[in-house]
Amino acid sequence: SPKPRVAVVFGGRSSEHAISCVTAGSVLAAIDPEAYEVVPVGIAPDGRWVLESGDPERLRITTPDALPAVDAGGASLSLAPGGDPDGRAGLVVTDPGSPPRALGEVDVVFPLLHGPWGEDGTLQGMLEMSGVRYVGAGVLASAVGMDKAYLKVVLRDAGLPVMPSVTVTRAAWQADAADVLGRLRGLADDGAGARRPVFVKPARGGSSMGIAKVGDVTDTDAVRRALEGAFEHDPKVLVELAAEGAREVECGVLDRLPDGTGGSGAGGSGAGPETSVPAEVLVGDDHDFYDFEAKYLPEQSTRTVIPADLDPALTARVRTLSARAFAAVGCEGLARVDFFVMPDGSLVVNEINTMPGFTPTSMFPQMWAATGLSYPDLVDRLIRLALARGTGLR
Ligand code: G1L
Repeated sequence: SPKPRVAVVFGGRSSEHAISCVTAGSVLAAIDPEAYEVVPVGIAPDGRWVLESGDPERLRITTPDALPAVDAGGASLSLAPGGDPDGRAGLVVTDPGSPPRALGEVDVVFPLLHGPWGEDGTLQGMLEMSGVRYVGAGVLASAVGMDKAYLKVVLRDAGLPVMPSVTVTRAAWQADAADVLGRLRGLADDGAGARRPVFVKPARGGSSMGIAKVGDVTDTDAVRRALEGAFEHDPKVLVELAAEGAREVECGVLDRLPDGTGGSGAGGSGAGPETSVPAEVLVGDDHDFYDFEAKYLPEQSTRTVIPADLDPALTARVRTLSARAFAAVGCEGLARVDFFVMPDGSLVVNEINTMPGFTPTSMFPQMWAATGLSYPDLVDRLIRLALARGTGLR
């Protein structure tokens, strides 16, 4: 039978265009050409879809001031909703000045896009409507994972521990600032006459831009500055108690193949997804938290420890809660679940990422490597999972 055709979709209308391109370079280099036929699909910064060259070299960072980007000059590309009973969609290429030509059917899409129109469920919705299979979370889980306010609602409802928080929209702040300040005081009140510090975060957006810490919410000017800074990124903002003195640990989750095999050698069999060994993020002194610079600039402000140095009981709880969070959100394929280990040893779910950093040196692939699953095997597993799943209601 012919090799499945995999469309790797990357770039996009996002501030993380370059990261997406670099990640695509790694994924393209890891896909076994004996097993799959790969079609690199770039989305230019202006939103145009183009047929990219298959050369992963072009997508590497060579100098810090020349970040890779999708070349908008390529032949334009579209996905033709096929109504294909086999769950495929047609790729149509249009070269300027020549009639459109069909590039054949795509069996599966590997979406590597960040932020709006990528990991928020919109691309997934387009793929659902086109009837084509794709790697990773579906529409709802992608959207929930992207929106910190809804994520809390879903996790809390499933009985999972989350930091107390208040959601503040720009409209609510403008309509009644005093009411918002009152709610923030209720959130931060430690019950002994003092206020606990809070973080103010844009509800959506994958990076940590627009995040600010407020030491005392009765400092109205500080609250206003923090909210207005966050509103520049998102009209919906989360104000959350700061996890003071907490350690930050993360855990990878992967669905099992239909035959029940994992292939990572990770413990546990049978029901539910597999979990990786946890990792710890050690935050440097010059950063108050794991912020944008720490995450994306190659400074030495963070260090990771894999596997995390946790006692066996805590490791087991991290892995169990990760699988429960994955199920609560209805994730598919993969997710990275981030936790706080509070000073009293309790665990709090901080975030669930349906599209985690995905270069071979990123946390998620590194955690799986430490669990016995190499990067090429991880990529292969994700494609197999996508091919194995249906295209209707799941
Ligand atoms: F397709 C997967 F596997 F679900 C997937 C998709 C996207 C995994 C990881 C990512 N990550 C990214 O696309 C990114 C964080 C590199 C966006 Cl810039």
